[in-house]
Amino acid sequence: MTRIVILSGAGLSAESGLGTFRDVDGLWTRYDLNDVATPGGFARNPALVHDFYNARRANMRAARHNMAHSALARLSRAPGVTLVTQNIDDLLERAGARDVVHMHGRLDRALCAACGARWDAPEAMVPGAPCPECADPVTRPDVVWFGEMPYHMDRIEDALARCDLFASIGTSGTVYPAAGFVELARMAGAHTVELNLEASGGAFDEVREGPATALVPAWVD
Ligand code: BV8
Repeated sequence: MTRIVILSGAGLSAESGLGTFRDVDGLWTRYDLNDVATPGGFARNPALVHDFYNARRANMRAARHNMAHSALARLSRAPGVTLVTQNIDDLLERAGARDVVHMHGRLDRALCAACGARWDAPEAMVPGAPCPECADPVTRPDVVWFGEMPYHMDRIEDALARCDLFASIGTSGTVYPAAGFVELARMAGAHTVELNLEASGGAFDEVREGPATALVPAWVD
């Protein structure tokens, strides 16, 4: 059985209308990530952070999955495939993917900073809304901010150590530890391929340039 690890980033959902971070009109050109994607930013101004994620949650709910999500959903059903995403949207799930590994969390989930309880996020989260489990008022989106440990790292590193093929789809390879996954795959002897609008400059054996909705279905099928 061929063991495949796939890592996706914002480029996978770009053609569904969800913004990327570092492209020309990306999110980080309009918001300072220190204000909206760090624990310090949340402590300073929880209302701003909730507004930022509430707007992205509304965009996500209005978006539709695209042909690249559907192709990865089909692939996710094959044995030996680990589908890792940095994305916090649910478009892979809506395309029918199973067991998606959301290493940076999920926009449609909420987290209690006090007791660790998780639940489905409401349309709009507001500062001070009590945790349904412990009633603590510090409730936040269940996403991984800068300086926080990404989720599922043991499972991801185990899959990378044993994979034969690693594909990176629609990510700039800027953020760690995800940006280091290609090296871990290479050390495991895997063939590494990048599918991206433009090559990120990462050390891949193979690079295919173009939009995800053209590249991914062709590569999967
Ligand atoms: C950690 C939140 C350690 C959720 C995100 C100082 C202090 C602390 C840490 C650090 C530090 N300096 C460096 C670090 C490490 C830091 C880091 O890497 N910083 C970078 C900026 C240098 N990493 C961390 O902090 C991580 N945690 O290190 O913890 C630790 C250890 C022990 C104990 C505790 C802690 C946490 C990283 C996660 C941060 N959260 N987001 C959210 O709001 O979404 S990161 C953010 O960037 C998103 O999650 C996003 O997924 C991720 C990566 O971005 P991309 O997906 O690649 O998107 P980007 O816009 O960059 O690129 C778009 C790509 O799409 C391009 O390549 C483009 O060509 C392509 N594209 C566009 N259109 C298309 C397309 N491709 C195909 N088709 C198209 N149509």
